[in-house]
Amino acid sequence: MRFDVVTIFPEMFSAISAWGVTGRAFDQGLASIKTWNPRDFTSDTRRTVDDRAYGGGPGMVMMAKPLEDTLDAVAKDQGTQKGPVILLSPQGERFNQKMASELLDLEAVTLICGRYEAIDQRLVERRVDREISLGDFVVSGGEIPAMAVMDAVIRIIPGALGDAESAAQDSFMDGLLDCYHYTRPENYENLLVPDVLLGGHHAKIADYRRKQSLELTLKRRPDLIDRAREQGLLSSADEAYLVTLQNKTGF
Ligand code: 9D3
Repeated sequence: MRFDVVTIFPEMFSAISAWGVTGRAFDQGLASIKTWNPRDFTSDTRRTVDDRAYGGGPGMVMMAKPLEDTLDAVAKDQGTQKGPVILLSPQGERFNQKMASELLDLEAVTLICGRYEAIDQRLVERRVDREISLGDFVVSGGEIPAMAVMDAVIRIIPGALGDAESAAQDSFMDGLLDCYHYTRPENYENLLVPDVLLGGHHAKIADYRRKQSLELTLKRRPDLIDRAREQGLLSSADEAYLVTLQNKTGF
């Protein structure tokens, strides 16, 4: 799949193209990225992409015209490989794993990264299909959110993860928080690895981990328990364990 990223800071995207799972996916041709700098689509000597807000107020607004000219160039370069234009924005719909898997089905995605206070709303109305937010916190621009979205999509492209990593992915997909993990040594500063994990009894280990996941999820993210239940992801053994937790701890 193809990502076209509109950004005044294209160099930031080496963070995703040069390293780890995403870097390998680009090297293998499973995904490609092209950055487009709106400054390259200006005609004044200062390469201006922002201006003061009508109505006043602090902060600058990204001008519609350089962005629209950039998007025209992207569309031309994409040819028949078309896809939605997505703006990373604090006002967007909250990103989640389901959205990542929906984006996976697309041939091409254009991501616009805002800087300054905002983007001229007329550009949004004319050219943006969808707005995505990472959550209720403020970062300095859309680049890091865009990279988070790309990473979430790229790592679920078939073949992007190695076998060991894929298996790990599956256990998150059952809608609960992951269980705790331990590696050598068995005794670290007098803290021991739970006995059951050392025994090699695979069914007991699976049962222990499942119970831990349920307990942690109930404690930290009860909303995920409700959702897993609605999606039919909880067995009667899971439900029984949740009842014992409720009685034990008064959740
Ligand atoms: C005072 C109004 N601010 C909006 C909350 C202004 C503002 C702050 C930061 C406007 C843009 C930004 C830059 N942030 C993003 O572009 C962004 C973002 C974010 O800040 N949080 C979570 N998700 C995202 S997606 C894009």
